Amino acid sequence: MNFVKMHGLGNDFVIVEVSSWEDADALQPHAKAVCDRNFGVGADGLIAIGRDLEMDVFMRIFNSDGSEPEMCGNGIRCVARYVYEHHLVDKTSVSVRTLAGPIYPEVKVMDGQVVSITVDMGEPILSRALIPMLGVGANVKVKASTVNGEFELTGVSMGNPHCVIFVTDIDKTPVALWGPALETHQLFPAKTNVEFVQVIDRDEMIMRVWERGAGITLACGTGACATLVAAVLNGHTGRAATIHLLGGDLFIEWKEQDNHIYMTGPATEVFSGRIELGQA
Ligand code: ZDP
Repeated sequence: MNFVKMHGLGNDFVIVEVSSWEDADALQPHAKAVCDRNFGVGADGLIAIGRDLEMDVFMRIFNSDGSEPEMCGNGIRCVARYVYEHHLVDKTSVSVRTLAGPIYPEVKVMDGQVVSITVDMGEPILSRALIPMLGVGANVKVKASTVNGEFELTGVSMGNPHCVIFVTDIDKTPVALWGPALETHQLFPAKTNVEFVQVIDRDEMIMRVWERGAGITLACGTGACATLVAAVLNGHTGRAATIHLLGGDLFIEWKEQDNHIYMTGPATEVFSGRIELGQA
């Protein structure tokens, strides 16, 4: 299997072209081995792409534990750059079919070079049933008790589930301890991605993530989008902010006119290679 290794702010992916959405099924059992950093290529996720019948291209992603999330913010910037530079499309505005519905990235090119990708991530989902987050009422701000104490969290779906927790000192936050307890908390029947966030001012935040099915990663695009939504709902920031992640910065905007979230950030191709499936 030929692949290209890409990353968005250090959130890294093995990208593979397949001939149809359904054909990606055959890759899922290999995701864990391919993503293994010692015995495989090494990545946070395996992404299958190809030309789609209705949209320009489709994208399916498998986490490093083999599970299939609905969406992937950093991954979709990589996919947009890939299909543009590898000529699967001949335009900079791309429509991508995902498990979370159609998503529309726009590749920004200056002097023939890709400089960034802005993605229309659609509307955030703030209905508890759809996140999905259990419990009564419509409020997405809830208290959750865990073995590590009680947390005030804000649930948001960007196609995939997120829970955002504001902290006063991000460097003292034990992400690897608190993350897994919240990922598998009974409030979240489909599990959840977990974001810990320190607000710097009205347009700047620092975020650390514990990803569902992948653990600590250097960045999470959908998580950064969910973070901005939670920050606005809690009155911490305005509707646009720069979010500092371990792997770099994302700029997120929640536009008033269409209620859509726009995410801007880089995507980088690192190398290409070939791996025999079943050998990893
Ligand atoms: O929802 C999940 O299970 C996530 N682990 C999917 C990956 C999200 C990603 N980090 C992102 O940038 O949105 C790729």
